Amino acid sequence: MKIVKVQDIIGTEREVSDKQWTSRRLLLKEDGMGFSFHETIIKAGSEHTFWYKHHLEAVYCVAGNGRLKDLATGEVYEITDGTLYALDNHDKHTLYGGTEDMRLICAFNPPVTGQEVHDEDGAYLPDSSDN
Ligand code: 9YT
Repeated sequence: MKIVKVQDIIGTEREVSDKQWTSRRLLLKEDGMGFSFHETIIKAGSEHTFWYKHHLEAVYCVAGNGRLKDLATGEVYEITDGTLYALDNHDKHTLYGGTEDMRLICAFNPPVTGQEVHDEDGAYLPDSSDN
């Protein structure tokens, strides 16, 4: 059994951030669960385009607010505490921070290794060790 406390991740290499977002990786591929598990904070008023071409992702909002735009359809969804979105089709999307920082709990399949970098499309490249 493993117990992970987010406060023990803050300031370590499992916390990744820029000025507009912070992501804390509570579980990564090396933890052997078959998925990775993250807490992501999206700053109020910020904007992010992501396209996880090689991963499926489920995201559950537990605090704050924002909006999500499906870039294939142009549809925009309100995201608040209690809303989950599932990128079940590798959907390219833009996340807009709302009036308060948005706190999101995210799971990735396959798991993120922690070494990925966003490519020019906003995607993470697949884990080459799986090939
Ligand atoms: C909201 C969202 O897509 N979070 C993903 C996790 C983050 N990009 C990370 O940990 O790299």
